[in-house]
Amino acid sequence: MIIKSPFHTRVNGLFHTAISAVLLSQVAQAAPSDDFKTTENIAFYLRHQAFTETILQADPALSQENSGEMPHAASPYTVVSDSVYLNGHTLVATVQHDSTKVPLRVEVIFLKNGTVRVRAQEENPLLPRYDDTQKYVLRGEGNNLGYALASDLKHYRELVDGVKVHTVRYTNEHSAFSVRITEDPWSLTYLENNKPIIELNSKGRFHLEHLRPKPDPETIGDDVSGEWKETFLPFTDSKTRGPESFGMDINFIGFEHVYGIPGHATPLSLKTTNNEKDGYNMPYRLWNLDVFGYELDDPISLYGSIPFMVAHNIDTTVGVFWLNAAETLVDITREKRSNVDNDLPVVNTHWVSEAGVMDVFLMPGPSVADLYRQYTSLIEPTPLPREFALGYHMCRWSYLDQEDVLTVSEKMHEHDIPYDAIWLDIDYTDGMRYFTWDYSKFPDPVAMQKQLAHDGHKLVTIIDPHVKRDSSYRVWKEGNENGYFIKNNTSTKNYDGWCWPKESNWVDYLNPEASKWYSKQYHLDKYLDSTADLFIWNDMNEPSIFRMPEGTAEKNTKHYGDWEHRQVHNLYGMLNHRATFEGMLTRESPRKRPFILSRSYFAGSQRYGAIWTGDNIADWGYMRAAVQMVLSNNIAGMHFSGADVGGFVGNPEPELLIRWYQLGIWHPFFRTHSKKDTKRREPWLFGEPYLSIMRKAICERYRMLPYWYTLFREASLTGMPIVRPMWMEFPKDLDLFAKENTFMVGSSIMVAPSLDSDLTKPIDVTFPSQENWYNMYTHASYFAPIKRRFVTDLAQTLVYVRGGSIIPTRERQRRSSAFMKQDPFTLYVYVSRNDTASGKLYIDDGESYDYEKGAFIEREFVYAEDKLISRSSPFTMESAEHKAFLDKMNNVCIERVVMIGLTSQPTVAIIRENGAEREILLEYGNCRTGSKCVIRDPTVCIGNDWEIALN
Ligand code: NBV
Repeated sequence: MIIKSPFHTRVNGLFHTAISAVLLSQVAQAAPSDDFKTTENIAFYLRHQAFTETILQADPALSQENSGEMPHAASPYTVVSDSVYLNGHTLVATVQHDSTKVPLRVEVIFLKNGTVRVRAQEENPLLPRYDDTQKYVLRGEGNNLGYALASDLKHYRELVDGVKVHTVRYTNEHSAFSVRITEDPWSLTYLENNKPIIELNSKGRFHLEHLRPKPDPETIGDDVSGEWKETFLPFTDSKTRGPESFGMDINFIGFEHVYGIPGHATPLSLKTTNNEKDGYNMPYRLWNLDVFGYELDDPISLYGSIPFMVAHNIDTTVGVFWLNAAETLVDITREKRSNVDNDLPVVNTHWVSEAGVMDVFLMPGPSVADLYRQYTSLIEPTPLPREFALGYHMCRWSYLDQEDVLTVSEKMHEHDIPYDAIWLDIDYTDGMRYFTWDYSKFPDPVAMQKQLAHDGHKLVTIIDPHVKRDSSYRVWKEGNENGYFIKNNTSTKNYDGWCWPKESNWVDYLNPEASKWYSKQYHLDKYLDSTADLFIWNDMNEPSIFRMPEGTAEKNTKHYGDWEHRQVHNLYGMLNHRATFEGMLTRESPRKRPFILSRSYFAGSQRYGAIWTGDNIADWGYMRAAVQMVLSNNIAGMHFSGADVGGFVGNPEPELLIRWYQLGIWHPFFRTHSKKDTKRREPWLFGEPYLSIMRKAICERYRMLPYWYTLFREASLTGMPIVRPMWMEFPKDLDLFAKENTFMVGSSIMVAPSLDSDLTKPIDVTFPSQENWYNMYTHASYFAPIKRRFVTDLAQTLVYVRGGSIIPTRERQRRSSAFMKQDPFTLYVYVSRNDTASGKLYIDDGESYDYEKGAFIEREFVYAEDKLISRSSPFTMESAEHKAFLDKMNNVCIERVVMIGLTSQPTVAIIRENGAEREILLEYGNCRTGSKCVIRDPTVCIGNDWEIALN
């Protein structure tokens, strides 16, 4: 069900903006799928399809060979003889289309870690193509990119079956890499240790539309192919640059499963797009849009997009990053190629982008960890967030006024429910003039923030990117006077559109001055009555524009540098998020870590904060989709993500809300949110037993904060996803490759959420590998590999810890994370089959950047041979800042160690710390299998090396 957006009410074929309360309450109107394009409305995609058809027809013999395999098209693109040469770490070739003869420069750039970057564009384009996406996305700038280039490349020329082939080989400490390029037709095969993994243009679908002079209007005529002009509903997209799209097949050899390319509400293992029966009959689309109440199991575009795809089989995990921010469509088909031994599975993908430069990175893995090192060496990992941001966020559209905010906060205390931040949606502003307050509702915002801060809470306010066109509004006036807004298609005036404040303009973040100016609006002297305890939420930044095609900016509007919106659209949300980040970063000295939630995103957004999955519905299906979507974002490097817990649209029954809380606490970003016309959802409104169950879930999030923060630390160093599909942790277990109803939080915790309205319906849990697993709450153990079936009552959840893990927790219930900073820790040691375990804990002040100078404690815990030790991690920096932090944490100790699954029966723990030794007698609690023993008050301190020996 797509729900008609309140602002997309179509009357007589024209969009009509109506934001009345009445319309806002209409959530289930007729499906507006006709407000959004399907492939029939996307001319460049149709032209690529026609290109493939033509070349397939041109050589029917080729297309019919090997029935069962995807037909090879006879690519008309060949390498110009003698054009290939190796220039340092780059192989350069001229490729041309047999009939157009337009020369294309293809560059293959070899990175030290095995990643291969392939770029293609005209050698002498009529106009420059947009090539700055890399500037915003990749780590480093210009020639100073974050990656190291390969050295000692060897270039061989051979004749294989009459076809000229170029092979470039190089090795690093792990593998031998080679790239094979055939001249006629042009194709590229990427091999790791002589095994082909990824092929480009092996199916002959590569095609690049060269820029060309505009034919006279007579010849353009109706332009059925949409090269110069295309219409959708009442909108005409006239294209001054003409066609400039390109597409290519990227084929994963030996793989059946591909993942990633978020954001779509689709299953984790991506479906085929040529087959409606088990898949879709249209491609996955990447074109950031505001799709209110989006449909499930549908490859249409949503709010954000990350063109990163991962392929996985039992031997290897590889990735492809298609660096392009224009509209992009990805088709997926599967085939079996006849192979000597058996049928070789292949996933064929076909990527088509409307504009820009073809720029694609092939990453060899082979392990998941290797792949994420390679990927994040390009886009950077998620930085350590502000610690409070991992707590519970309470949001609704809207808390009505200052009194409402403070009352809700008080009630949370009264009902003993911790929370970290309370949020204000658009109605707190003076008529949607962002950076202002409606003082009739919020008479003293500073006092309100102070009260919240005193109670350990933060305030998060929404700042949308539309700027109300109002000459008495400072922000608009300055933006207008300085020419900081996006321009119309002739660049003669501001691009005018409508959003919440009616007539609006949009800041052009491509203009560095505009972006800097916008950042400054977040400073305390500009955002009046904001304090350092206020954080930001950027909504509507696809950008969402009422009455425009698909509710976003027209493609031919103009940005700084005379670039069209077409070329940069998918960057817009990220650039808005980035400018907010810069502003928040510089509002205080010394700098503190900002927290900003954004709705729209692209590769690189992970650097600026969190994202959420947009306007979902209070429905069980949407809760299930949240699992898929958050995993898919994590696969693509956008770790800090979550869904509106409870569903944005509609009123969840208490069972659904509870199940969603129980799921949401295991997502990196945890926020409840609901739409304007929904019933209030504060936990106490549901009475018992619901209130207690909701409290229990939220408290569980807080208990686990040390584990979460440590996971974010790990992600900031390694790029590893925080929540992971099962296959990532158990890469050789075929049964897990499509599994999405259970997932891992880090490498130790497996969550099997209850996702069904029928509470009596059993849940099947697969315990993988050869490990033993423990129920986190009952400590019951399961010896894997094993499958078990459970029925849970509403208060129960299925959360398991992998044997061999040590999990740090903080068990004292507080109002918020702010009051937990000096709390002691508990360590849970879940022993493995061979009586060992290990784990980590990372702590710092949770807000500054002093950790960069060593102001943190990072411990490694190891249990083996009846001894638990704590030692400092190799990342520990012996600096003055480190010492100062150690002093600050001097009194923070371990108050309890809980050993689970011990096979021995120790009676005493001998504790050695700072050269002293003492003994503690042990207690036992019986579990169904294995035994649990609790070492109370070992009072070993968190910053020290210590040892606890069990006897
Ligand atoms: O600002 C109002 C809402 C917000 O609550 C929601 O989270 C966003 O996704 N916003 C969309 C605009 C209106 C949606 C109908």
